[in-house]
Amino acid sequence: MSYAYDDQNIFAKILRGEIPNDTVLETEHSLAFNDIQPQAPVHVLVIPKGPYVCYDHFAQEASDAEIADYTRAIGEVCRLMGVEQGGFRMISNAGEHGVQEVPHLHVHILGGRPLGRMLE
Ligand code: IU
Repeated sequence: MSYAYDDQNIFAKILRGEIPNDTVLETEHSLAFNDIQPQAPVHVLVIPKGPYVCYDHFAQEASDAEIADYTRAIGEVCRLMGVEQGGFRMISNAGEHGVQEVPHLHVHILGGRPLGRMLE
């Protein structure tokens, strides 16, 4: 499947500097910032800078350099936020069934408290 990227989405505006964000980490190809409605003491969103709708789109079209940078940025955010010891959850919602609100790939990193079971 091919994906159409809407460059008016809120994360595209953040990446263009049109809307402020609370940055945790910026790398060559990735940006991490605190979620505006945190669901846990640590709730960071990590996004690639490139125009990818979801993980499948990213995996199909991103360069190896972008994929390596993004993967490493997610790990680095966990260490920066101090959740790598206690544990954390990574979630990336995609599409209608995944209840994706913002159509730019993002991984949620949640931690800082016991998160409970997500899947039964
Ligand atoms: P979702 O995975 O697309 O459902 O989550 C989108 C997240 O983006 C959600 O947790 C929002 O609180 C968050 N968010 C944000 O951090 N800043 C914004 O300006 C907007 C949404 I709009």
